[in-house]
Amino acid sequence: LELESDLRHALEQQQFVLHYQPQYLADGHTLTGVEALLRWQHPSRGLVPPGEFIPALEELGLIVEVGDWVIGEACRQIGNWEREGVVVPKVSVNLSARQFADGQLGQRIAGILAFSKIAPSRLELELTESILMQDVGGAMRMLDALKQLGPSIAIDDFGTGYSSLNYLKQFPIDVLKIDRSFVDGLPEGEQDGQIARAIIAMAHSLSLSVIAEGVETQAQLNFLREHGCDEVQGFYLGRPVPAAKLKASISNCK
Ligand code: G
Ligand code: G
Ligand code: MN
Ligand code: NA
Repeated sequence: LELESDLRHALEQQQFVLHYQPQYLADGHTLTGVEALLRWQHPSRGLVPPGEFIPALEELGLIVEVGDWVIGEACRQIGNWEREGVVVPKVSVNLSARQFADGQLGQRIAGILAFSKIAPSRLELELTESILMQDVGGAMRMLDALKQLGPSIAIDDFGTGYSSLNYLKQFPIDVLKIDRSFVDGLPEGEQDGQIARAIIAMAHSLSLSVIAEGVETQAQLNFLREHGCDEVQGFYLGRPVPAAKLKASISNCK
């Protein structure tokens, strides 16, 4: 398969890049961090979005190696911004099921953090509910080990999976990310509004912070702010951009 051999070469040929999407307090002004999103700069196909190659990376088992690169690059970039005087408090990276299932993940993240010399609390790890619920005992041990290293833990796409509240309470997590499918219908959609409010209330009752993703309009931002959502992320506030463009993006924020 052409895709497979292309992907096998992509890492060594340095064709992967990270784009960064800003995250703000619900005031829409105070930058709290960025989410790192993987892209593939293919020599002939151009910029390939992750949906078209991450599943293949997973199947080929290459996601572990590429995932290490993502975490290392994100940490390196935090250091770069610091030297350039761009204040980016933290960077979140997405972890796939295969990475999380790899018993060496903790050791590898510890090594990456030590090498990059950033404060470990400036790294956030995003996992979906389904990854955590596949093997609750194993997930609990892995999360405990990862938390000990210093990064914060966010549950991505929250509300689309099937978390048990009992486990949510026990997992050492810090942040719930309201899935953008619930933000879509705001502010008019009654169901989406109720779901968003329920997630915000639940997060706060568990002492978790809550961020809404997929915010595309001022009206959505207003709704989320008025209902106590802590942070926001979405095209309205800033699209994912290459590192070099982040400074311009955050100075144009709403
Ligand atoms: O950037 P975009 O919205 O197209 O991302 C599509 C999907 O790819 C999202 O579910 C996102 O979480 C995932 N994704 C983006 N970057 C990474 C990455 O570095 N690692 C993993 N495992 N998934 C990623
Ligand atoms: O699954 P995850 O939440 O990691 O997916 C992140 C993806 O969502 C990224 O690929 C990013 O491009 C996309 N995204 C970010 N903000 C918005 C938005 O406001 N609207 C839409 N439709 N997609 C968004
Ligand atoms: Mn994510
Ligand atoms: Na998401």
